[in-house]
Amino acid sequence: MSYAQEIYQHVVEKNAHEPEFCQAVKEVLDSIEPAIAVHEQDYRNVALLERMVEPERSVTFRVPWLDDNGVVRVNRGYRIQFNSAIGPYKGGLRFHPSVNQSILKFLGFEQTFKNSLTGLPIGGGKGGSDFDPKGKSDGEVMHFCQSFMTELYKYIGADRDVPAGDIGVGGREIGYLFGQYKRLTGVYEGVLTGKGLTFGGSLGRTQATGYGLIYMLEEMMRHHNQALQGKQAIVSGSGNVAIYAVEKAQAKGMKVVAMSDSNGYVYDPAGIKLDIVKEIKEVRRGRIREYAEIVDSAQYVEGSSIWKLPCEIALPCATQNELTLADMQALHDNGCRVVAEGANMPTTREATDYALEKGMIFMPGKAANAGGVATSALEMTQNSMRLSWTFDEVDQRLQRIMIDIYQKTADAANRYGCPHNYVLGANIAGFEKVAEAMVAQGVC
Ligand code: NDP
Ligand code: 2IT
Repeated sequence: MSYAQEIYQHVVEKNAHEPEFCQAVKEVLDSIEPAIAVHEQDYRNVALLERMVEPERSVTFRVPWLDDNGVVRVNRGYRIQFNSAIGPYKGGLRFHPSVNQSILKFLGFEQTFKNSLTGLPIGGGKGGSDFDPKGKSDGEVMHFCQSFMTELYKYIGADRDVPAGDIGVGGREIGYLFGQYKRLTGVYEGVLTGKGLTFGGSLGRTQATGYGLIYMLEEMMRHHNQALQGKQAIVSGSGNVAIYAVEKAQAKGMKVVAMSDSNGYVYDPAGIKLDIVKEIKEVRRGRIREYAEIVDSAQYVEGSSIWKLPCEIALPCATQNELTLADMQALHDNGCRVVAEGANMPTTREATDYALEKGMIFMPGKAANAGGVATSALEMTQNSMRLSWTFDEVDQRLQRIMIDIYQKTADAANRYGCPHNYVLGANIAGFEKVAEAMVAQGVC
């Protein structure tokens, strides 16, 4: 059995109750096998893979808070500090009822390789809580965030671990978390990214993941001699990543005909009117169903798969395992030939394998959605320098970073004789830098 397969067996034995984590490890280990073969003995000597699949540290804590009726509520908080070989832990916080250790470990593991791909000095981490911000008042969200930070502040810092947003955590939550960190430590530092623009946030961070996804898509399509202009797309989700992916896609002349949330999707053959989605989602925190109540050309479909709709390009931007084998088959049957992941691991393994077998162009999340964390790293840079760049300065850097990630991914795929297998390319390119740093730093 190869070294990678041995380690996968070991991960499954030790973490059988963590399916998402095992899934993410399998995908990475399967695709880096050829890169490991080259240095197998050196890596075995320092137990490189054994260390890479074990978080450096994970903390779990109680988060008690008072709701608006004066009732004490208790949630569970987590921070997984996965790998600090190339920089301080960096990665988002997710607040969603589905959050558990398996999901955060998969996200922290993926984040390590994603952050490596950005070329910036950031390690991998992830955290969050099973708290559900939906339907909570601003006061309740603030009380929760303050209690969450009252534990978390012990483990983070601008040069130690720098959390940010993810599902259910946006500007509002980051603001409350930052305020509480400052109050507890007395230190004003860039301990979180995605901050408001009046207290150290970076212009362009809100847009970065979605814009970055489209910059990546454009670069990738250019290498396949195709343009974005006129292409019909479907974007799942209607949160931060989805909204700014649609904004940039439309600016590039694409036509986006559907978006979704966890209840259903809206199909608008006339093209999604993004100002209406923004009003519903960013201002009113409402449901995507409301779009079809406002826009005559649109219809709302509850509970069914958005991927059954015809399109040329599919951009899953909601959550893990949202695009299954049946969905990928439907996409392919309907003429879709390009998938780029805005979310983390939105495509199941079977669906990914099917897409690659059919020769679809497939860019995995750790490359395609890295623009968010890359711009977080730019926010950290600006905080350290105590200055702020203009929107254009940040956006130019983001574009260069996405093009560079494409190049590294494509180069690694070519080097290992699998041109256009961007899953393999991104995993190997991300892995190589982390591996080199870990070997150089000795057994730690
Ligand atoms: P948001 O909370 O802003 O939006 C999430 C969207 O996905 C919402 O439309 C939500 O619908 C939907 N969604 C969430 N969970 C589920 C579920 N279990 N089933 C179906 N739909 C669901 O999060 P983001 O846009 O920030 O994140 C989306 C994805 O992108 C995640 O995978 C995240 O890890 C990834 N990502 C985010 C980055 C960022 O900078 N924010 C960077 C890189 C990746 P509803 O409102 O109904 O819950
Ligand atoms: O998955 C991700 O890359 C994020 N949620 C963004 C993390 C960050 O630190 O900006």
